[in-house]
Amino acid sequence: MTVMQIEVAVGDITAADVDVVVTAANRSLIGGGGVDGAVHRAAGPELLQALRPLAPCPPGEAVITLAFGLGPRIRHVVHAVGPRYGVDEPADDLLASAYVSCLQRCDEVGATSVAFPALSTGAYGFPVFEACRISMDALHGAQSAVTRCVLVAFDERTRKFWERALSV
Ligand code: AR6
Repeated sequence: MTVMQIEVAVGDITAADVDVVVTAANRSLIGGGGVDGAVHRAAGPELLQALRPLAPCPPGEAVITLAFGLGPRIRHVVHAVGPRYGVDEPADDLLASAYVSCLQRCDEVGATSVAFPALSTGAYGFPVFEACRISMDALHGAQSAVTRCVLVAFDERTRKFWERALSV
């Protein structure tokens, strides 16, 4: 079985040195703010065109497209829909499922490295500490050919919670 290395980084996910970048999308896949805004700006308008036939995507699932302007190092973007906290239930299971779905999409294209943002912890309001623990457990328990996962925190608080979850 492949061993998956998990590391924590701080910064802008669009600069990650990986095959696949994950973005935090909404079920309509129409782009938005936060990390999705940054990914769409970097990838260019072709990304929205590519998403149109793939919508809608329910919470807990993910779709994959080419990376367009984010390339050539980054080859694909995975658009994951996390739960809206207090709305989509069961929130913990849907969040875990969103992370696992991302790895499945990576496996489908033979990718071995992927960068994740902290799904659902911005506009969707999921408590950061819980989200970091759930995502770490989900990735540790997943079966995938991905060998390197980079968890990209956008702030120090998220980095600390992910580091803590990684060391348990
Ligand atoms: N790189 C890495 N992480 C980032 C970046 C970046 N460039 N920018 C923000 N973050 P959010 P959600 C962090 O709100 O809660 C969108 O409008 C951010 O600090 O992007 O899943 C979508 O279209 C936070 O820790 O995603 C949906 O409608 C994390 O990314 C909705 O928001 C996630 O925050 C999804 O909400």
